[in-house]
Amino acid sequence: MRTQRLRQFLLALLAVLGLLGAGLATGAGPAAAAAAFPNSVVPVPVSETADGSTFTLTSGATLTSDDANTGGYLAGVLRASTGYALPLTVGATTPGTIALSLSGAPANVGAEGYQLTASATGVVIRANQAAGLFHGVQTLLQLLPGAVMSPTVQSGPWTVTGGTIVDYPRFGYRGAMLDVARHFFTVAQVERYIDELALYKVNYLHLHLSDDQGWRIAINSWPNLATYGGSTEVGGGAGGYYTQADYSAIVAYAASRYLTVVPEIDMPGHTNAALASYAPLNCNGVAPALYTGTNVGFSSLCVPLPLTYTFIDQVVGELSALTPGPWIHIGGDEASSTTATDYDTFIGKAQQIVANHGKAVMGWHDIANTGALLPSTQAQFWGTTTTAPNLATAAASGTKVVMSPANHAYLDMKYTRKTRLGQTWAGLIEVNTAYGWDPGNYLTGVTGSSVAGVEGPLWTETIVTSADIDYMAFPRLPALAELGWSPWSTHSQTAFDSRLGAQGPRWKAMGVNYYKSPQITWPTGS
Ligand code: TNX
Repeated sequence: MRTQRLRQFLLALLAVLGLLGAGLATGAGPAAAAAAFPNSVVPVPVSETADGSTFTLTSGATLTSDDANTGGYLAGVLRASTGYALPLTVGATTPGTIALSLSGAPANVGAEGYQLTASATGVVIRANQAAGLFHGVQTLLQLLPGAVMSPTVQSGPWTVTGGTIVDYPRFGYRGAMLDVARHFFTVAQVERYIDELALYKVNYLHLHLSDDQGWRIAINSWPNLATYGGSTEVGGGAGGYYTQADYSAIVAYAASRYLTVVPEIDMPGHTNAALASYAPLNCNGVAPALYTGTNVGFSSLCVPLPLTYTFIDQVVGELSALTPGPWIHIGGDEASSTTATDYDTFIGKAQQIVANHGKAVMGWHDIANTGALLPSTQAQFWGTTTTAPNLATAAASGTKVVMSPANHAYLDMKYTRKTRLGQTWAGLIEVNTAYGWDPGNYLTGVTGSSVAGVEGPLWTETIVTSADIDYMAFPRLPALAELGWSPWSTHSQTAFDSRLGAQGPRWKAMGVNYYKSPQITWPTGS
C-alpha cells in the first residue's frame, strides 16, 4: 500500500518536472510565445488551443471534401491567391492536405459549428453539416495571411498556426438586411454582399423588397407592381426589379454560402408603389403618383377592402413558392396612416395568409402592439430604447425576437457627423457602439431564450453603389456578426478591436471599401 502511494507520488513528481522541463525548454525560445492562435478571427471562436506547430500550404497540397460546394468554394479562393493547382477530390477516402469531413465532429458543434485541427502536415475541418464545414473554411481563411483573399496570385508563405479550434454559434439567427426598395441593387450587387456576409458566418439575408419608392419583385398575378411600381427609386432614378428567375438566382447563390433569404413585403404602410400600380387597391379607387422622396408613414393598404386580402394572398403565394426558407417578413412598421383597430385586424389577417402558404411570419416589432401574434411569428426589434413593453409581453408568451436596436445595429446610421452617407435619427454609430451591447440581455423582458438572434439592417435612402454598401457595413457588420455568433464570455472591446484590425488587409485584398475607423489600429497593408 505504502510503496504504491510512494510510486504514485514519484510518478506525479516526474510528470510535474517533465511539464516544467518542457515549459522551460520552449520558454527559452520563441516557440512558447508562438503557441497561441493569432487574435485574428471574427467572430472569435468558442475555443482555440494552439499546440506550437505550424502548417504551411505549399504547391503540392491537395484538397478533399465530403461536400462539393464547400470544397469548390475553398479551392476557388485558394487557387486564385496562391496560384497552386490544389486538386480537389469530393468524397475521397484518404484525406488531402486540407480535408473537409462530414464525420467525426463533436456533437455539441451542432448543425453550423465545426472542429478545425491544423498540424505540420495538414488541416482537417470536421462538421456535422455542410454549413459547419463552410464556417470552418471561413475560419481557416482568416488564419491564413490576408492576401489569401486576393483575386490575383500573391506570394506566401501561407502559414496557419497549429492546434485545435472548436466553434459553434450562440444564436441561430444572424442576419443582415438590404433595402433594395429605396435604391435598387442588381443581382450581381446582392451576390457581392452575400459573399461579404458569408465571411462573417451570417446566415440570413433579409431583402426589403417593397416600399413607398419601389416594388422590386415580379408578381405574375399583379404585373404592374414591378413594371410600374418598380420603375423609380429615391431621387427619381430608373429603379428596377427582380424577375422571378433573378430572385431564384439570389436565393440559390445565398444557399451556396449557407444564407437563407427572408423576403419582406412591407405592409400595410410603406405601400405607395403598390397603391400607385393598382387604383382598385386604394380606398378611394384613385392611384397616387409614384413617390421618390424619403418621408415615411403616409401610405396604407385599404384594410376594409376585400381585394386587399386577395392581393396579399397572391403576392405571398408567389413569393412563398419561390422561397425555400421558413420566413416571410410582412414589415408592419410605421403604419401611422392606419388606425390602431385597422392595424390589429390587418396583422391578424396577414399572419393567417402567410400561415396558409406554409410559412412563418417575421415583422418589425410594431406587430407586437396587436394582441394576437401566432406562436410561430417572430418580431424584429428596431427601437432606440431598452424597453418595449408590448414586445416584452409577447416574449413572455413565447414570441421570439431578432434584435436590431437602431442605435447599435442600423448600418445606415452615420459613424460620425462627417460621414458622407447615412442618417442620424437613431444616433451616430461608431464601430465600438455597434459592438458594445449584449443582444441576449439588452431589452427589458426580452432576454435569454426569447432572443432568436441579431440583424444589421441597411436602409438605402442615401446608399446607391456597392462601394456605399461596403462603406456602411464594414467594419460594423462584422461587429454585429460577432455578437450573433460568439459566446458573451468572449466579449472584449480591446480584443475585438485588434481582431477587427486584422481584417483590414483582407478587405484591402478584396477591394472592400471599408470605413477606416480611428477607433481601430489598422495594420500595415490595410
Ligand atoms: C425607419 S426602421 C424605417 C425605414 C427607414 C429607416 C431609415 C424601420 C422598421 N423603418 O423605413 O428606411 O428608418 O433609417
